[in-house]
Amino acid sequence: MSNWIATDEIRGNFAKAMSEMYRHEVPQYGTLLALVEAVNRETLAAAPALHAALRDGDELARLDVERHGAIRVGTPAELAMLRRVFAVMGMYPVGYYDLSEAGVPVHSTAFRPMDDAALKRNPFRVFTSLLRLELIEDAALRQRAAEILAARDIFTPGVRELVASAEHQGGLDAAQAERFVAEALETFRWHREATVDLATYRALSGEHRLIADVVCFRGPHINHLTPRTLDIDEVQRRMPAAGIDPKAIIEGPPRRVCPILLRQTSFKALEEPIRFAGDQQGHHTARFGEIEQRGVALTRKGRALYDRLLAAAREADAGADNASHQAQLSEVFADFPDDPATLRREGLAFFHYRAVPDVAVDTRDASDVEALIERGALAATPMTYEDFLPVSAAGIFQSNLGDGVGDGYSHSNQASHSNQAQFEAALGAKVIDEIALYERRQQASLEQALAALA
Ligand code: OOG
Ligand code: NI
Repeated sequence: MSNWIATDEIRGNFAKAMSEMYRHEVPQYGTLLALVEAVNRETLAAAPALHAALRDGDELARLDVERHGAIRVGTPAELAMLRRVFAVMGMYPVGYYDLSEAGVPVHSTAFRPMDDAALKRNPFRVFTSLLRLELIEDAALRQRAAEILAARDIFTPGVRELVASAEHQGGLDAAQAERFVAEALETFRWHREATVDLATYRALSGEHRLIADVVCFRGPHINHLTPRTLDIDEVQRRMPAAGIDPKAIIEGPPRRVCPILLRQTSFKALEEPIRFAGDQQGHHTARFGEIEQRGVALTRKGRALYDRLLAAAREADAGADNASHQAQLSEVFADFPDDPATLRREGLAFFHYRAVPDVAVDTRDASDVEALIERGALAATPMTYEDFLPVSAAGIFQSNLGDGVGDGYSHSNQASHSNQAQFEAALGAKVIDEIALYERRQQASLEQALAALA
């Protein structure tokens, strides 16, 4: 018997510590949490069916702690070490996102828990991007950036030692786990001092603001922490009265009866004072706020339909205000079925199956899923989307980097650089295919439910 602390518990404690640190660093984050909490409470009170569905899907408890954050790192070694740090918390690299297609010189994954029990406990996720230095065109500047990055260590000696212990022992004991959370947190802290002088900062920023953000500081400060709302339109509507100025457009699919995938909006980062090397004063904009609303995960077929409709809507979009953007989206997405039964029968979305107790089952129906559902012996509830969307993520990045500032990367220039294999080599592992993961979870729940009925 071991005394190791469960990875779920370490992750929960880490997420809580991160949230506390960020609330301290960015007071608007606290305002946002209060707003989301109020809207969630009102939404649940006004919609008993939603309340019951979330309760039955075991999603109610996790809602209050559910957050995702984002960081950006500069080197393969940093990314590979992060993978080991997150593994101690039961978080694994799921999905590959190529943002270069949208003119952002990074590619990314999301570290997150994978199985039902862990997700239920705390689905904390960190969207993690690796800067693609090779996309800096100026060779001297590229070299300078690489040297600056090579000279820093974003991890404390303590966290390195504890990660090694966890890998060697197979876990951490209580005292080690507590120390791990404190040491790991240091990597994500904000620094008011840059490691470079103002001229270097400006040169890198002129290439792309993201490059300056990654290269000029001691660590990959957490740049936002996002709570999950049950009604993003309502939170967006109330933001200005709370003193928060949201970006113009809610990213992702339109509002629907049966929400799909992920809708997101963010508010712009504040300009923060920075002391540069040589005691020069300046500013940097990195940190922002974001909210998300999550819906059902889509199958490959459903995702293909989503991508097609989103592209069609973008083509037709006049780029106006959120109201007309949403109206336009809703019109195009009329082609996407909007009730759980159709989404399931047409194989567009993933579901959790469970046996309903005390319903008599005819043995002839025992493996006929449709018949069992018809009879009420088998229940299917939508499986929540746990991942991110590249087009939305690019919109969030761009809104917070300032439109077009120092953005010299054209789409076509970047598309050819797309390279999951290169990302995986840096990571030191393959990323997990998110769709295959949903498929496995759905299949396991079905097998379990059928076994229970048999
Ligand atoms: C990450 C932006 C993407 C999301 O939720 O899609 C993102 C970043 O700015 O580092 O957070
Ligand atoms: Ni985000």
